[in-house]
Amino acid sequence: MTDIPAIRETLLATVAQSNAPQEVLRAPEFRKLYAQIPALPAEERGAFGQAVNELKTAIEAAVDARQAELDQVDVAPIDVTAPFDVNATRPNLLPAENGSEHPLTREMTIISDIFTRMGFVAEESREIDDQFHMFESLNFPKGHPARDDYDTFMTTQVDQNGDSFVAPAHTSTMQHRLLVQYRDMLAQGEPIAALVPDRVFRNEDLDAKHEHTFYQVEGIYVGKSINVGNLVATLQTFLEEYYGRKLNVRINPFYFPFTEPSFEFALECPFCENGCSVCSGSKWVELLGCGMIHPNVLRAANIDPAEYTGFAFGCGIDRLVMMKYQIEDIRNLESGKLDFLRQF
Ligand code: FA5
Repeated sequence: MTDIPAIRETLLATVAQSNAPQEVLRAPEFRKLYAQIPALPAEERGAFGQAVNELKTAIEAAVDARQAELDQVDVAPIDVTAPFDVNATRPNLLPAENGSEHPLTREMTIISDIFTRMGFVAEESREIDDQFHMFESLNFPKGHPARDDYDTFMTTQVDQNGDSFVAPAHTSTMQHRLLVQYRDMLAQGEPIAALVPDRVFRNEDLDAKHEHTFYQVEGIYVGKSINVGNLVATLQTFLEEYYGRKLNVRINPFYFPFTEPSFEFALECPFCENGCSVCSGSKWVELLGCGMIHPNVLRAANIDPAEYTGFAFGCGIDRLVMMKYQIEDIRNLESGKLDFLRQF
């Protein structure tokens, strides 16, 4: 005959020490006891079955009591997002040599510093914007074909006009906000000089110099009698300061709805003499778009284009960095390849 009191003692002791007491209810002892019942002589079955049920009830009560005890234990909260164990007395920080600033972040600081020394204030952009700032405020009316040049990612959610929100395809989406924000400077006789370095997105065919997610730096300068000469001198000064040498720059006429006239600046390709995949055989790498701010863009911000003129530019930061460090493929920058990043 099985010794039920002995089993009871063993199971109660196990429950008392267990951190998962429910598991004791699935102990093999119960299975074995229930398996014995059909094999017993008929006159013993009732009493034995009752003893097993009483055992089960006692263990269940002990399990509930132990679980209640465990639930009361005061466990310090754990912040799973923290880079170290918050319960440890001294945080176990990762060794500093395991990480470093990303080259794009570092170069953005250098670029902002140069423009700050030239009198520009730096502002942040946003990663979701509306179609007014992406298009209408920049003189792209609804249905304008040039909207297709800025094919980007859109939300299924729409605003009060029924338009999707957009992941900005260029930092120019900030032009209208900057003009409105700093418009009062003009009345005080000061120019508007503002800069936006930030991330932008495009639905692009990827290659050595095209990414879907990249960085641009936008600049605007508005004041009295500002002309193309000021634009070219500002960009030439910036580029020569950034690269620390005289440069061969090509300036071509171009078209943007929000500037008139518009231009493109290209740098001589540092990778080849006769054309390569980076410059698509042209020996020049396009770095930035720019121009004199269109009167409609000034008007949309309540600035009188008869009184004030200004220039704007939007420069690809990844391209600037590629040219500086002779990086042959833009996709390396966002690849997360440590072998590549450790070179910087
Ligand atoms: C623009 O984005 C205009 N907003 C620039 C501008 C601003 C013009 C203000 C006038 C006034 P564009 O599409 O050409 O223009 O892009 C500007 C620069 O961003 C390019 O010269 C290039 O350096 C960079 N760029 C464009 N597309 C990509 C891409 N897919 N990957 C990496 N860099 C890119």
